[in-house]
Amino acid sequence: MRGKRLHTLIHATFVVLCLCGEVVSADHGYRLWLKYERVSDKHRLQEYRRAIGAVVVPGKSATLVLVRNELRRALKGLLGEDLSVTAKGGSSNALIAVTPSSFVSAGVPESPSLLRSLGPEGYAIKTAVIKGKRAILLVANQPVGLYYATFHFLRLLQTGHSIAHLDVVSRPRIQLRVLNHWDNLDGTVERGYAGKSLWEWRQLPDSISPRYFDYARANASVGINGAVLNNVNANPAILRIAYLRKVAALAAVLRTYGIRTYLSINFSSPVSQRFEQGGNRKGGIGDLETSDPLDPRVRLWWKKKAKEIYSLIPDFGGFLVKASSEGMPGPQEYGRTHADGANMLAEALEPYHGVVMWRAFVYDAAIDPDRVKRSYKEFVPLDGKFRDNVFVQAKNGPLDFQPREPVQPLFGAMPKTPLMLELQITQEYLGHSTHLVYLAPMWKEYFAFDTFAKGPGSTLASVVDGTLQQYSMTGIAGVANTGNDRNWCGHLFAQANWYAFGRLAWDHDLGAAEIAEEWIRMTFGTDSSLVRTVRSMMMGSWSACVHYMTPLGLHHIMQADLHYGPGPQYDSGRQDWRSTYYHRADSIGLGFDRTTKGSGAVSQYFAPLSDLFNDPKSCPEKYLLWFHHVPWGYRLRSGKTLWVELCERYFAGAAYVDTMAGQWASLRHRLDQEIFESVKRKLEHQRIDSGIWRDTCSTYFQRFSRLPIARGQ
Ligand code: BDP
Repeated sequence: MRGKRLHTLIHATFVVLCLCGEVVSADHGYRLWLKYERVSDKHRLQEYRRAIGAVVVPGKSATLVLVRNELRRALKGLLGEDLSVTAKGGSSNALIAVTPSSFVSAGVPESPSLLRSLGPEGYAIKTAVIKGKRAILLVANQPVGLYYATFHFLRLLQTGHSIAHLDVVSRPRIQLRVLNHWDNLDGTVERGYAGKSLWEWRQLPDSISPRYFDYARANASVGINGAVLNNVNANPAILRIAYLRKVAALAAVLRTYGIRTYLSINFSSPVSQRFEQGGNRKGGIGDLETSDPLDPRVRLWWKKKAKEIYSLIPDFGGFLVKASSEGMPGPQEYGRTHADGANMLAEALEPYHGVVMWRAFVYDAAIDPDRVKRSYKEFVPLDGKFRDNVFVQAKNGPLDFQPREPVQPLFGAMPKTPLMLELQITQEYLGHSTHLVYLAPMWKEYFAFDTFAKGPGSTLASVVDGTLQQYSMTGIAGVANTGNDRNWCGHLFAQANWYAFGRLAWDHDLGAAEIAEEWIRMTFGTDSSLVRTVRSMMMGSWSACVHYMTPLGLHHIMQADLHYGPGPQYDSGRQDWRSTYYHRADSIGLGFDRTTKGSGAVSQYFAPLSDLFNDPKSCPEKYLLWFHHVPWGYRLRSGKTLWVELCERYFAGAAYVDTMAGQWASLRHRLDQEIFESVKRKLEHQRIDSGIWRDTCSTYFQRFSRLPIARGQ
């Protein structure tokens, strides 16, 4: 009964949404990159109008309804034409979207080899002649593939591309493309800077916010096909039946958009509150006194829980697990390994084809005095010990989402375990939702990083997409930057990071500038000088942030806990969190010696990287202070001393923010005023902040170098 009511409710909300799709105008960023404003270039508009005279979408599935609605809504906006969408072909200049089951009725010829190459989510977009009539064909094996094709096709119109000769074939390089929401059940979001959580737990499952549909649609438009709804610091209550019903209601919305639902679980879930020992995270929701993964009662508890979940959510994706990390419970409390813990959960999910995403973000001080070495040391010996449906999910770097890090050396070092890459879209260490920092150039640097695991060309991308080590499953996660702010991400430009994550997860070969340009055209319009200006602001913004926060391989000198402003002198008394722990400034020089004479972290990389990093002469300067303690007077490749170069980078980084503010100001009359003003205010804030970073860090390090501050040009 309840299920039926829910279905009716979701359906009703869905219908209302489809009807009022075009109402929003001054949206303050709500419509994201899916604005569908009228095409401003007259020639293009004519070309599009001529090429699209009718729209044919046969089939009845809920996702096909989405395809139809999207096309109607978009073409009305972009072309100003109210084209009716029919199920039957026949007219000329038709846009025909088909899956194999309607090939015959639509008069589309079979093409088995093409279909095979598309896989379950891929698609083709082609200019074709069907029964003597010109048509544009969107073809996919599954409705969700057609939905992706639809967004691709519409993107061409939004960005002003010609559609005269279309020949696109696209399929995702990575299978699971998942957002990790660090959302708590009380509505707060850990490291979230865009308001409260999108999930209205109190109102669920009875009331379904229209925003869930918009969220799902935005994700689908960039190919994201999974969402972990809750924080990795998981509250065990998420697995109570009352919450699972709420989760099921969300899953029912997301499913139509091709998005699977996953949950973060607390390893102590089977433990009764009565046996809670120390710390509020210990007690779970079960009736056992243990969560030892080798205890048969614990294993049974998880099996029953899995059964219960799948009875409510038949396509549930699986569990994300933070265990034995930062106070979260885990198998190590019982003397068991990460593999023991992950395998127990994997066994429970296996009958339903669910996966475990077991996080490698662990840094137990007992493992090694150097924090960046710990995850590798714990996980590499476990390679080959995980069940087939377990991913080990590792952050891009060995420390913690710093403005810049070398790649986590685990990648490439676990050939028998599918490693899932975790990126952070929310800007925990990169100025929150206050700083304009476009992250695609950073992610591209990681993807291109050559691990040398199997000789040259063993890029991180090839590890993650499974081509290097033939992983049986592949995945990528992005820690989401969404919240219930009107513009979703707090900063309008933070939307570009959500967008870029999805695009790169689909195809890591896309260029950062190319993605920026798409986003700009879809968000602000296609005027070429506007596009140029905004693109130039975005493309240098990450490097500027690295310069004013952590130049030359410095890391973790942010204020503790908040991770926002500079805190180079901060000393909380905890070894790892003392900032000098990471930068090691002294009268001789600066930087963390991780060479073979120091902590030895260089040796976790494959040769020749290990040797390259080990020598300051060959170590890329972007990682210099990550791997070396360098004298203040040491000459860099520029011929300048470390001290001068360091100061100049701080100044250059802050100066870039001034430039961005000026560039933005030049666009005043070309933009919606609301949006213009909101970004302007953020840039003013960023200017002040970058100045604070520059001055705090340069004067702090001056206490050690005792040299005059060099401002550069
Ligand atoms: C750190 C965050 C913390 C997260 C942790 C994690 O500061 O809030 O819980 O990572 O990824 O970056 O588990």
